[in-house]
Amino acid sequence: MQKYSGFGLLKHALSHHENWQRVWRNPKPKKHYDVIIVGGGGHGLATAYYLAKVHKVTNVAVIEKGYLGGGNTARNTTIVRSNYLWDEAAFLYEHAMKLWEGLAQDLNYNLMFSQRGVLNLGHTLQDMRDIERRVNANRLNGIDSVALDTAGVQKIVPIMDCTSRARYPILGASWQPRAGVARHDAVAWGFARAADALGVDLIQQCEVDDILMQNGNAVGVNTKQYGEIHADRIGCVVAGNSGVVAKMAGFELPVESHPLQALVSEPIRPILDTVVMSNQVHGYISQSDKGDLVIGAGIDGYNGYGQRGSYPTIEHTLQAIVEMFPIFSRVRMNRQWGGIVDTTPDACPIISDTPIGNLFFNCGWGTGGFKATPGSGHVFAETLAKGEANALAKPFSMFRFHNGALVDEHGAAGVAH
Ligand code: FAD
Ligand code: PYC
Repeated sequence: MQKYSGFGLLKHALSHHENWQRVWRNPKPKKHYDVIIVGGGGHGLATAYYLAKVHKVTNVAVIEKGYLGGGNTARNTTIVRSNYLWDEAAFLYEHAMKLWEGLAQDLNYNLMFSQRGVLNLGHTLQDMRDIERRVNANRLNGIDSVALDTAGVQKIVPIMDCTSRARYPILGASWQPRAGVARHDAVAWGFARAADALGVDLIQQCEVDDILMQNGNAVGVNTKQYGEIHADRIGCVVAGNSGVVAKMAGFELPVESHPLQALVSEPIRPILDTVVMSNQVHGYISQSDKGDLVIGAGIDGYNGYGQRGSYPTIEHTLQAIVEMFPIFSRVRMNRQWGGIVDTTPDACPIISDTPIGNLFFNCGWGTGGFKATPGSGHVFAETLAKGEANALAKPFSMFRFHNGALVDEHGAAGVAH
């Protein structure tokens, strides 16, 4: 884990600030681009970067209604792992994991990527059967994954209550040592700075309010601030707003938008050096380099676009955390917020062409897209450059909901849906 203190911390903060200023040039949009990406979150920015870097397509604009990375990218609990059950998902997330492992060097930006391992706890016999099945599937796919019993979990997290007195006793866990956390907004800034340096226009404070169509093809977007901007291809990467943007083009996506909440405690001394997730009791926790306990919840059950959640969900999450970690019962909470996530019926993303020519969507990452950011951008860039789905993206076509070829990852999502 990288640590900063004193002058090092100041230098680190300033370097982030300078980098931020560098991408804040906010160019006026051109009349025409090869590719427009709607949405300047991590996935949209990663897509722009790989389009320019790998495919040499640099006449690209990222159009963001707010500020870069201000959506779910900067609101998540930063857990990165690739221990998914089915081959299709495992290949996609492991592709992302491999990119993470070289990303700070690639972008020349400190992403504070820390491979401190992730535990997905099991509290029932059925949890443990599911864990063993997933761990075996992971290992067959070359993904590091281990099934632990209670003693194995206690060894990794001595401060957790692993006794049989607990209301939901911990029977074991899956353990992915290469998994971990990263600094979320740095990921957006790193991709933004690198894309900007390759000539991509990053246009902020600019909301797309319509998709321009000609003969069944998308030919551009209308924006509130600059009017019409034309493009050969349009990639929409707008997470919780995907349904709204699809409606502009006249079709419906099988996505629902839900609030998902998180919170951080006051900073405390280093005490937890791994990530713990429990789907059964609905909570996950890690400790940031600053010392905050970073805690997340399951989704709120109702639909909404409000970027805030309800009190009962967060109360339920804190009960779960205190249940597992009685030692944290007196820690004060500092900040709480919500994002707006786009869930699909099979808890897997949509990376796809659409019923409209030249219009593509990358969405449906729901509660779990941060970990996919580089992989998602990498495969979507190829999809946009070639006009057809990259091999890893193919199973995630939106048309799977017509032909029934779903890739159900509810079990591995690790977060209550
Ligand atoms: P976003 O970052 O939301 O970017 C979409 C952008 O599109 C936004 O900036 C938005 O302003 C813009 N936009 C929308 N509509 C328009 C428009 N009409 N015109 C222009 N711009 C528009 N995932 C994990 O893997 N691990 C985790 O630990 C994790 N924890 C989470 C915790 C919380 C509380 C939340 C909310 C999410 C969590 N996720 C996690 C999920 C993850 O954050 C998302 O899947 C991921 O960040 C999505 O990235 P994105 O770039 O697609 O979306
Ligand atoms: O997908 O690992 C995940 C996750 C953790 C917290 C929210 N999503």
